Amino acid sequence: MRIFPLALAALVLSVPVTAAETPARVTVTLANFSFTPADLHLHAGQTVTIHFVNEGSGGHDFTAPEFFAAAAMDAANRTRVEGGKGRVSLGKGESSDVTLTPKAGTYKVHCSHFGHSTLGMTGKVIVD
Ligand SMILES: [Cu+2]
Repeated sequence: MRIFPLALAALVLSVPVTAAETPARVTVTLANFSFTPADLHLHAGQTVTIHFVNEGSGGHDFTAPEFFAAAAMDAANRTRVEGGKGRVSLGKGESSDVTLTPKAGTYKVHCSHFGHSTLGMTGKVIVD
């Protein structure tokens, strides 16, 4: 069962940060041909920094236009998700941090490179 550790992690993440307002941080790993975690759980209204890292042997992207469009973020972060495209594109070995405040919902994720979705590069962002 993976539910319990996830619930525990959610509890830890929901504890208010006292001193500096450092946003919670989660890592999403892109690889040939997967997202880890495939289902990313976030808390609605809680600012989070998502660290995207590409450990694949070529380029990949995290495409989730509805998720990024619904989330609140500043202009610099909006640029990192390629504005209206709602996509984080990474070459081999690259990484990018996006800080945003997600809106409740379940959003589909895929890699837009040809054939990669079919090979397993799909996932979800679940915000509640
Ligand atoms: Cu890909």
